[in-house]
Amino acid sequence: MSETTTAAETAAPYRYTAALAADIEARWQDFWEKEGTYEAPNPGEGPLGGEPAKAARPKKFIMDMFPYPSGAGLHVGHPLGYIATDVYARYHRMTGHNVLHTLGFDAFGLPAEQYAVQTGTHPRTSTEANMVQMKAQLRRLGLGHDQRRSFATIDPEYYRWTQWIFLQIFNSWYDAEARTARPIEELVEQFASGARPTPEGWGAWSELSERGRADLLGEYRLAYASDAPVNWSPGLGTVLANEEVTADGRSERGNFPVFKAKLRQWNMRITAYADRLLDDLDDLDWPEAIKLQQRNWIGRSEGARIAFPLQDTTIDVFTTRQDTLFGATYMVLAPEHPLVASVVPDVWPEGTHEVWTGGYATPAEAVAAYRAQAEAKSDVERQAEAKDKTGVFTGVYATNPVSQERVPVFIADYVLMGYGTGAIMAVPAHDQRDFEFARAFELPMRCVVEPNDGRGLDPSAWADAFSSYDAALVNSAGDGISLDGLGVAEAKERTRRWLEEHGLGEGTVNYRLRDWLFSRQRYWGEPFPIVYDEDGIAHPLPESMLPLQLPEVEDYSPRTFDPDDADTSPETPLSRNEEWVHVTLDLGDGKGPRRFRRETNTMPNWAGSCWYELRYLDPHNDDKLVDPDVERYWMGPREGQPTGGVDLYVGGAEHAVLHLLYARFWSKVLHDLGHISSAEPFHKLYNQGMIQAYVYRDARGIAVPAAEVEERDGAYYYQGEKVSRLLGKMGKSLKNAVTPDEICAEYGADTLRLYEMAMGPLDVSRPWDTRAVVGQFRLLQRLWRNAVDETTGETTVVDTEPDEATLRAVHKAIDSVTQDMAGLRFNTAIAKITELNNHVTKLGEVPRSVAETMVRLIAPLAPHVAEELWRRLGHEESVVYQDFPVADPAYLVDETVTCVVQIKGKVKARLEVSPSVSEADLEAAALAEPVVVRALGGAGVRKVIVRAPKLVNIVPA
Ligand code: ANZ
Repeated sequence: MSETTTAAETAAPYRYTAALAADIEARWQDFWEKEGTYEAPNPGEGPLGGEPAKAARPKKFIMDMFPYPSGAGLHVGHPLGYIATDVYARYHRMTGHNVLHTLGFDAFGLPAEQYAVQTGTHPRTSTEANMVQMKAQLRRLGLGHDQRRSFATIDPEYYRWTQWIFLQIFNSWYDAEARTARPIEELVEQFASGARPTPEGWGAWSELSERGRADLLGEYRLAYASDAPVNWSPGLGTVLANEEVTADGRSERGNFPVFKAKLRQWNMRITAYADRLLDDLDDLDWPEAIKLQQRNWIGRSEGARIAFPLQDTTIDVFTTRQDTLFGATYMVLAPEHPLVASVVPDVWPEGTHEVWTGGYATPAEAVAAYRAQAEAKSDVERQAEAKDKTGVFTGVYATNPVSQERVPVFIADYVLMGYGTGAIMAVPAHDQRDFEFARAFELPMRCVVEPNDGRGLDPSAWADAFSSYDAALVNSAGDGISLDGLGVAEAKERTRRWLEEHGLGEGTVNYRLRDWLFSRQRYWGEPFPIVYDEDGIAHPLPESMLPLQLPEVEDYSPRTFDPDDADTSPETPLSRNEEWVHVTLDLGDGKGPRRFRRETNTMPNWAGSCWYELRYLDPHNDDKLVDPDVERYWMGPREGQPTGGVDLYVGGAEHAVLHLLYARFWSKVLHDLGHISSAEPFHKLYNQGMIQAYVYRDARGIAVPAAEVEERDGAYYYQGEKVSRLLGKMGKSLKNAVTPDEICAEYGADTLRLYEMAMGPLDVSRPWDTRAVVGQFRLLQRLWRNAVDETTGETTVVDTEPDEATLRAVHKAIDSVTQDMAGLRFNTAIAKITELNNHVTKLGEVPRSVAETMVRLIAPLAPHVAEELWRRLGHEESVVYQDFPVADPAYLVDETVTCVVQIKGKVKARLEVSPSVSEADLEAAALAEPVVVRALGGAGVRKVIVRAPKLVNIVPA
């Protein structure tokens, strides 16, 4: 604090200075905590129940994406969303709502584990210390959180329920016909009674061994272990979900290479919910961009499966363009396709084109060499558009089922095993990748969709494939079917029916979405509540054994390997604690105590954030995840929110698919199983922008401390050297982080809150400018001075009625601020309050009613100073639950102007109208005026000239 401030303080001890702000803020924060001001009651009994008057209010559940307790602490960018939800929550408390607003911590995860590996500190110790620090920083901002509802995902009382949910998912299957999850016992009953036959190849249920039954059920469970190829990152030492792998095939975290490896891992059958995850997006109030990302990620394609006969089997393909079947002149299998091995002949067929063989002596050699080459590439590399098409002939021909032509079968890496059926019919005339491949391998092309761009019907003369949906079919007539002349959509439909009638295929839907890989080879995550018996059969732990606590280990690190060595496999930290891993347990299944081995993977750090909104509702419930009545009250479906959910969820757009898709999936399973009434977790989603900061770099490109840079004549200098300036992220590594603590110390939390909210529209990124913060500080100083004597601290308001102009200004401000608050437009709300404050400042004496209105208007934004002023204005109660001011419509009508109504240029009447009256309204009003009606005497009107708002001239017929 500077000395001048201190001098000023002595002269005017009640001036709104940083010291006074600090005093006010600390006092009110203590008061709120002591009084439990932000505690929101649940309806009914229970630890959080009660306060019937409050619980009878309409509810609002306002939530932030909870933070990871990082050791770096907060910079001013972090709380942007927290302040915004806090303002919104406070506004709703003042409009008669019971508001649930709290904040927990997403505390499992990699950084704590890596820190533990480096320092030997237990991840819990460092995480808890970080939480203490962050809580103090957040408290300083005056956020109105219900502290009783806060928790961390690492609390055993919390992860007990994460494990419990895992068991619910494990113990259920998806009934596609009924579009719902059901308990697995129902499926067991259906198999046992014969009501549902076991799938082909499994044999009767009664004849299956215990192992066989377990394996069969594993095909249905919503959480299941499988040996499917997974993303293995040797450099990280763990496997990853598809969502955690970047577009160029590396780990999102750490940027290590990712390989496909066959490892037995847990998966979540999210694909069962693909359609519902798509459909229910329509009911959500989310940014369109996020919905689109989810739709693309789920990637629904409608098309057909078609069987191409090959020897005594068939090659099944997935196509979205079955209409082009007559144009399928060759086929491609993914190199890994299981059929390849069994069909490859010993020798090349007579007359095989040389380019097809790749120069190999036998098909087997060619296939083996090509497979090895493809394996070393990521899916993304394989699909790169610009890439030269490579592949090799398998030596066999299949039959095009509609044209009966022989079509050669290739393997090529542009076809992926993990999509569709891993095999395609190639239509080179109409698919660009097939076109390029056909060019390279001199394969025939047939045009079956007539180009409408004048290029003609001979593909060999084309520069690229013709792919339009808006054209008609040609060259597509065969045995009992002709598509010629049909449009693409009709031809697709006709072909689908033909295929189904002939048993050669069927209409189908394919998804890009894959099941969610759910195992991680990590220490700092939730242990799986699963044990394996001596036959390797997985058993769920009974609920009574939850939580299954994380055991102590000596070494927290997963084993990592040479990042490029694909021939490695993971080793889990939990497997090192032998005593924990090998246990004798009585699972209560009537078999008595037995030896088991525990699952040693842990859950991914997404698990804890998949359902935390539910636990906020009922955080201390030991019997249930959440009491059903409590859940229905806060999150149940209601008008305009058919799927229920949190009323407002604010966070960064980077979680578009990962967290938000996973959380939606868990909600749907819990909903289907009857545990919750809401089918969606978050009804309204809002993405806040980022606070950016200038990054200053020296001549070598190294960031220099932003706080020490000086500006001279539009250039920037650090220690005398010229530096460049660019807008970037805020953070320690770029040496431009500003902490909320600094700003609070210099101006107070209310100023910081106002500044962050005033910087621009909430959803837009904006540059931080410490020098501009003082502007909001001055607003508070003026607001304060309008109500308080700076020498005595007494209030200076007068008990007179405001004048007309002031009343208009006040009510207009109330009206706009109300709309801005409801619409999350806090920047414009602050602008309106500032404008009103300027008006009030000019009055000299401030009427009490005006001061009280202003205090309540600003209370959601600057709660501390509002409380203090409210108290000084003589109120005993906190301002938090005072009514938000309501605009009187009488003062919202603009002053009127006089409009002259003429007939043929002669003044007949004068109307008092609003300055913003529309021409149509003005014309109607003029023609309805009795004097005018009389003057016209029933004669029609030829023309009306309107110059709103001042003149209407009527020319009679
Ligand atoms: C014939 C065809 C003709 C195709 C045509 C397209 C255009 P989306 O829309 O993304 O679902 N395909 C199918 N499985 C594949 C795989 N495993 N690897 C690579 N490509 C695969 O894409 C579906 C289309 O992608 C399918 O339709 C198939 O090519 C190809 F004029 O079949 B199409």
